[in-house]
Amino acid sequence: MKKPGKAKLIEFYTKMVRIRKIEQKLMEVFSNGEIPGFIHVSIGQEAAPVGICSHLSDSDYISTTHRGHGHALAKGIDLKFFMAELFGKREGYCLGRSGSMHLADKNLGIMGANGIVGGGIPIATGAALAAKYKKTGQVVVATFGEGATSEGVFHEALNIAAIHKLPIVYACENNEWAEFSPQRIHMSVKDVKDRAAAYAIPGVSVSNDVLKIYEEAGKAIKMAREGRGPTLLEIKSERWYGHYVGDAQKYRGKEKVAEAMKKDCLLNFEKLLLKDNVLQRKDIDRIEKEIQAEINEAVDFARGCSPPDPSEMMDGLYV
Ligand SMILES: Cc1ncc(C[n+]2csc(CCOP(=O)(O)OP(=O)(O)O)c2C)c(N)n1
Repeated sequence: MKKPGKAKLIEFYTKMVRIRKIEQKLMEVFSNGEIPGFIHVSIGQEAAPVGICSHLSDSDYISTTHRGHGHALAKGIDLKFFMAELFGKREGYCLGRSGSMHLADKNLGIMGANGIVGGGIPIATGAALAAKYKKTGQVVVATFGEGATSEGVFHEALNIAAIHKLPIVYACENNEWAEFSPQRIHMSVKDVKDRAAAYAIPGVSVSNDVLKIYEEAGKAIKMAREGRGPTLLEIKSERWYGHYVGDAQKYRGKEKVAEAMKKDCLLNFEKLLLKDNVLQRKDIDRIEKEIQAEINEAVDFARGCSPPDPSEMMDGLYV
């Protein structure tokens, strides 16, 4: 795999900063009561969506989860209409009906976030079966947490994908927590990648490092695209905040949270880029400023959008 050059490295960094700053803003506006429902942020996990989606074109597919803002953003979703959707406004991607947990955009191959744990996995597998059947050359990436790998559909999907050598990558962000339960009490294996052995497909585990993720995701996506079948890719990531915004995660202990925050995929990457003279501090300041301005504009746009009209509530539903 070709090593990413300077422009790519800056692109990865900018995308990671953007995801983090957007989610920080989401935490703020959600806490103000401006966003209805629930939101789950992926702060600490930004390396995975960037490393993975950098290999995908608009026509490739992804499925994501309740913690899926980063994937949608890395796949190229427009921030203004993303924000309008989360604010529950008509101008949003799904007319304000999906919010954060079911956000989708068929034009960008974003098959949807999913509030059902493991729910995106069979949908992605079906898309991979269709891509193979129609010989479109598309690749699918299903993203999910380690909790989802104990769901029945995960195992059924991997079996089908392995048998038919489907063009799919199963990308698990293992943040070691499923809601309020640590991995050790809900899983019999330590490494999710070991679950691949049951389906005789490659199982790869990688640290929360954007360059390593980019490399391993690249190999898995290439393999899928060449018709050589699926891979189970595990990313050992870190959840900084509670399961949802508002969860004080008292069950976890302050020291453990501080430990997770220390392993910051963004700060580590930033240090590397500064050390290698890819970026200077002034570049970082500029990138942050530009992103902040873009976010403020998107939030203003969402605030100014219109609320859904109750008379349209039943439109577009299959009843
Ligand atoms: C089928 C199903 N079971 C239970 C839940 C409740 N629930 C929501 S998120 C979650 C934990 C998911 O953990 P994981 O898959 O590791 O993802 P993470 O939240 O860590 O990103 C659970 C149990 C649900 N939404 N759907």
